[in-house]
Order: sequence, then structure tokens, then C-alpha cells
Amino acid sequence: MVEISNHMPTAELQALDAAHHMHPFSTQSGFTKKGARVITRAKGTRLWDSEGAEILDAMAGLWCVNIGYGRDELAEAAYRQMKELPYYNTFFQTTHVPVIALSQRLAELAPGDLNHVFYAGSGSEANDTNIRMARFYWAQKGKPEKNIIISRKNAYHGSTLGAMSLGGMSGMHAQGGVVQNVHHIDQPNWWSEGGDMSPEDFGIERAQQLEKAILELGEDRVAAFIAEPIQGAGGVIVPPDSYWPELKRICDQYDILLIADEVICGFGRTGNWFGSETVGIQPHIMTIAKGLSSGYAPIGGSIVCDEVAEVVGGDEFNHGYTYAGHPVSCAVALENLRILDEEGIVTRAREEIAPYLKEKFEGLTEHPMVGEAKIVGMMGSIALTPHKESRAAFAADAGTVGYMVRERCFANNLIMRHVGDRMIISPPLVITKEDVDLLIARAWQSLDEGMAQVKAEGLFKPA
Ligand code: PXG
Repeated sequence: MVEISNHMPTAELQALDAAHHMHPFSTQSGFTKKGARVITRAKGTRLWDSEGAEILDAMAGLWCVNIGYGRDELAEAAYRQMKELPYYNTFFQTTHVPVIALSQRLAELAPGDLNHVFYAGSGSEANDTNIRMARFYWAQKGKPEKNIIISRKNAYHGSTLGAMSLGGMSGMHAQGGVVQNVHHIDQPNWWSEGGDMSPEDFGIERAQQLEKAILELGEDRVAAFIAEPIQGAGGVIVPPDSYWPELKRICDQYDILLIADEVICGFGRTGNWFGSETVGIQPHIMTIAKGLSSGYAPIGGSIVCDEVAEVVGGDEFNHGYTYAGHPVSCAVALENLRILDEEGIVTRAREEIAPYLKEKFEGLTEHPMVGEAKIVGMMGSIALTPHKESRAAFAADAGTVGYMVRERCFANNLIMRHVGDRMIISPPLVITKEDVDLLIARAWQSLDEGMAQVKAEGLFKPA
């Protein structure tokens, strides 16, 4: 059923959008030439645009709509909370019931002694909190010079100045500068950077860069290491199996905090409640956002272990956001967590859908333009290449071919994104096997059409 909604013609909406709405991560002037696609409604795994096209959303919005679109229970939770108490803050010795209930639930869900939550409005804000909290923690312990945070190239930790500095995106660093005392090591991207090494040796080498950095910078200077269990926005870079155990050894050996950025990996995305469980680590702090409310309301936070919470709590931490622990967002998040749990959505995704998706997704490597396919739980990527054996890049700027395939996906009503020349997926956890079949069929068709274009433009050759 396609609903004809009562809105202006698409071209008029697009013109107004181009005139007044500044888009994130976009070349704004481009919108006057090609208008943005206007999304009008959604249900389950499907979006509809202003022209009535039905689109399969294999990205769950921006990696966040884990529960799927259109759950009335979440809307009703927001409505009830807005009527009861639409806003109150948690500064100045006040609190409220939704923030208490959500904190208790998160302490229950999070592994080990991660029992304390500091809220933010987004993942970026939460990572800014983490920078300040990690440094404050060491200062409280009499080591104010232990303030360097180690992160990874091509990591994404958000767009605020602090979170962006933690991230390892050089294009972002180039615009406006970075905060000091953040150090980046290389990422575990074997496909692009592994050369002749075996994936396992490469994983060890990349992990040991952390140890080298700690020794070079000095253990007494390094406050923390932050990493996504599996890099998401960097292109769903699934590390070799050897990588995380070696990182864990290093983190256990040296006196630094481990911060797991679970903004994408959390809340079922990798098959467990948290990506940390999937890769076998016990962090001191976890960054959360996105799937916490399935994107229905903005909320983020840091889940903090007992010891860090105790040290940081020993003095006034001069930090906090107006919307931290917003009652409506907390109520929505609680309802989201209730449904994910009670309907067994995380378990079903892991046990039924993820194995099916893995089998089908890995089948894409039979396509002549697809090298590796990597998938963990419900996040995956394929590497596009003109030559599989040598894992070669195309004879074009990185991302040229990825963009062409993405455009074909868009035209074929599939939201599958590109990061450089990798195509990525992160569907709602409620995706069905039929949806998976459709996803793969549309992906295959888009790859075929993309490859035809790549060949026609003479780009189907190694760089
Ligand atoms: N950490 C990680 C691991 C993320 O993926 C953030 C922090 C920041 O969260 P907020 O809520 O401030 O956006 C993110 C966000 C993309 C894309 O294009 C990815 C994100 C955001 C926007 C676009 O893949 N991830």
C-alpha cells in the first residue's frame, strides 16, 4: 500500500531544502543541481520517499534503527513521558524516574562492573565526556600529565571538536584543527594495508603498535586507548582474529583505561548486546548512543566502571549537558531495550538472521568486482576491486567506483552505502530472510550496473 501524503511537489521541497537546510557531510552547493531524496515515512525495514518509492534500508538509518521503524510503543512511551514530565535536568542534586530506571537497566545489561552512566545527547558528546573524564580520572589520582589518548587512523568517534580529534579521519582533521594530546596508530585493515602479510600476522602487528606507542610516549603519559570493537563508519573493517586478543593483552599489561566506542556495535549490532562481548574485552568506559533508543530519540552516554566512577565522583566533575538524561529520551530508550529483550530481537538476529545474512552476503564475492566480504552479526562490508588476487585498487580516485555502485543502489531502492570502495550494510535487526534475499538481489543488480559503468569509463583496471 502506498500512501499519497499531502505534501508539496518534490521539486519544491528540494528547492526549499537546498535554500535553507545545511546538510552534514555534504557539498551544499550540489543540492541546487541535484535535490536531496525526500523521505516521508517508514515501517519495519522500509522507507518511502516523496515520489512513493519503497526503499529497503540496509543501513538502519545511520546504523541506529535496530528495532526497525514504526514501533508505536516507542511513540507512546514518548507521549506519556512528555505529558508527565517533558523535561527536567539532573544537575544541582535533582533526578527523575526515567533516568534512574534506564541507568539501572544499562548497569544490568553492560558487562562486568560497568555500573554507572553519564548521559549525553549523542555519541559525539559522550566521547567528549570521555576525553575529559579519562584525563580528570588520572588528575584525581595525582597524575595530571597522564593525558594522552591513543586512537586509530580511520576511526570515527563523532563530529564535535573532541570526538573528531579522537577519530582518525584526516579529511576532518584538516578542517579547523584538533585538540592536543591525541595519538593515532594504524587500523587493522588487512585488505587495503596488509600487503604480503597473513591476516593473522598483520593483526598482531597492528595491535602491537599500541604497545610501541605506549612505550614511546611513556606509560605515565598515556591516559586511555579508545577503539570501536569493529570500525563502522571507516568501512566496517573487521579485524583479523588475532587483533583483539593481542590488544587485550596490552591493555591488561599497562596502566591505561580502555574505552570501547559502542555507538554502532552496541545493542545487538554484532550479535551480542555489546561489541565488547563479541571481541572479548572488558572496557573501563563504553560510549553508547544510536541503538540505545533505536534512533527514535536523541540520547548518548558513557557507561563507566566502578573504579573510574568512584575516583571521578570524589570531586566535582565540571561537565554536563542540558539534555543529559532527558526524560523523554530515557523513556524511549527504556521501551526500546524492553522490546529488544522481551521479543528476543538480539537473540533472534544472532541465531537466525545473522547466519543467513552471512551466507548470502559472502556469496557476493562471486561477483567479478567483489574481493572480500566481511560480516559480524548485522554489520558487514564488501571490498570492490578490479583484481581480486592482488587486492588492487581501481585506476581512479578512491571512492569513485564505490560512489557509482552506491548511486545504482539508490536507483534500485536499496540503501547500501559506500566508504571509499567498500560497500557497507547495517540493517535493522528485525530484517527477515525475505528482506535479506531482496537486499542481495538488489545489491547484485547494482554491482552489475556499476561494473558496466566502470568498464565503460575505462576504470576496470588496477591503479
Ligand atoms: N562513535 C561512533 C563509533 C560512531 O559511529 C559516533 C561516535 C558519533 O555519534 P553521534 O551520535 O554524535 O553522531 C558515531 C556516529 C556514517 C556516519 O556516515 C556514522 C556516524 C554518524 C554519522 C554518519 O557512517 N556514526
